[in-house]
Amino acid sequence: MKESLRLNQQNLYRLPARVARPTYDRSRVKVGIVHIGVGGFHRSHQAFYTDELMETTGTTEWGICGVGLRDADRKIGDILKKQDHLYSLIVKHPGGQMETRVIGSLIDFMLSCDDPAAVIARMAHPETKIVSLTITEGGYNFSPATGEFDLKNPDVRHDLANPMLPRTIFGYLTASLQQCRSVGRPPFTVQSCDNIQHNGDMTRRMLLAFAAKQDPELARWIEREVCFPNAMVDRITPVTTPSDIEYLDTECGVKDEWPVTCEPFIQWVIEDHFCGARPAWETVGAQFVPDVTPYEKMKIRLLNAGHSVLGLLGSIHGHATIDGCMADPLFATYLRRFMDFEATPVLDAVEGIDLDDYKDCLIERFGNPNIKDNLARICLESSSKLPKFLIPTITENLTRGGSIEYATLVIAAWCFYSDKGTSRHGAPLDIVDDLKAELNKAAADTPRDPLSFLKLKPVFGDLVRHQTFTTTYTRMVNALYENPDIARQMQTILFGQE
Ligand code: CS2
Repeated sequence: MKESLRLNQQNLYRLPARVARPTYDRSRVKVGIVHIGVGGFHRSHQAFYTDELMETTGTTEWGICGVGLRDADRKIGDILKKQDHLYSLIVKHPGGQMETRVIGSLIDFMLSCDDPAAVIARMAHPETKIVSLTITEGGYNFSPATGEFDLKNPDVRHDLANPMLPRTIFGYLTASLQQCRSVGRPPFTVQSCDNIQHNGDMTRRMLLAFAAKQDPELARWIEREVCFPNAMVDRITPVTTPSDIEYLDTECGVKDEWPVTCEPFIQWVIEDHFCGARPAWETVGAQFVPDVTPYEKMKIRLLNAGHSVLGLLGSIHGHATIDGCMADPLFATYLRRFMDFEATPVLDAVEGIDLDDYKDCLIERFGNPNIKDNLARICLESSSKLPKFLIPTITENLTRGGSIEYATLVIAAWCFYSDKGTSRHGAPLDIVDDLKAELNKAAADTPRDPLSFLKLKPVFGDLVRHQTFTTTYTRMVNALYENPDIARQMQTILFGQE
């Protein structure tokens, strides 16, 4: 095989034929979207749809300028710059086939801490029609304890005091919308792509709370003028590994320092509620609907919650990946029963979707043996995921007198996981969570007070006051501390005996 080529614009048309690449003229593409949070998911999903759109329709209005808000984003910024913002997307099929395609829709990248004013100006630029976000579930600065925007966050306080040197997304949005308003320019649409129910409404509510503190008149203008479409986003995108980089180099002849891998499945359901022009993403498979509520609820309560069920139980058991869990009949059965008995009864009907088919499809996707989706990724930031993915299913079942056993064991497992930081065999687990210290401290008190973990109000709200829940939880957490063999408890729930 010939020497492999560095990925950049100059080498694009010299890459081996098996690698698909953009055929549109990237030099004509203008920035129409500024995207905050250029992680793997953005690159496998929105940037992929947008690349496909440019490829099939020839539009040049919707290039993406990525923005990193954290210094930790410097690495991706540097790599993208070297590669003229090109990167490879490797789609891994369950049968083993791999399709590689270079994505060209990202055309610029800015690191906000290097030049905040430039980022604000880019967002407020007349060509920017959309500012989209993947800032993670925790990035919205919402406090489950109060149900409100957390004004005590030190970065938020910094931004309120320094409007032109912001650190948070709220500071950037406010400063750039203020710029639009001051020159009489219409605002851009703010489009969330995170796994939160009503992600657009949530963004709007949080931004208005921030803006009202800074400039009440601007807040009223935002309330009147800015659109925040809700959306459901979906594509499983595991963390890139050195072997993915190696595969591209040795099998495809491409040297790419940070490719992205993903499953073949992709879905994007969006409310058609934009302030100005928007890309015709429907021509490349996205769905525009008047109300996204049932879709997002279905996805978050089945897929994301299903991931957390496997992630926490599987970590304690000693599994490493989602497909590893699915190859274990106990875990696969447990997951399906959780979906059927606890998640489904509190879902609404979704027009045009048969929930049984949807769940069958999820089981297949989770089982894809080529997507080695690490449980560490799934358990990352559980403190901001579980309140959105799993706890609402428990509280709604408590209200209707439904089953809570499957989900409650996950909370008990999370307590054990946060306290011990190991699997049942004592193998260390890589726990990454903004609340790691608080979770660990609360969980460590369990032997003295079985409910101590649940007293973490920012995570559990008032759940600790619900007696039906605390009785079930106490039984499970005590049993787990006595014998960390999580499989035994799963069997007891499934089959009613040990
Ligand atoms: C996962 C999601 O982070 C998680 O816990 O459930 O990243 C999931 O893979 C995506 O939402 C799939 O669309």
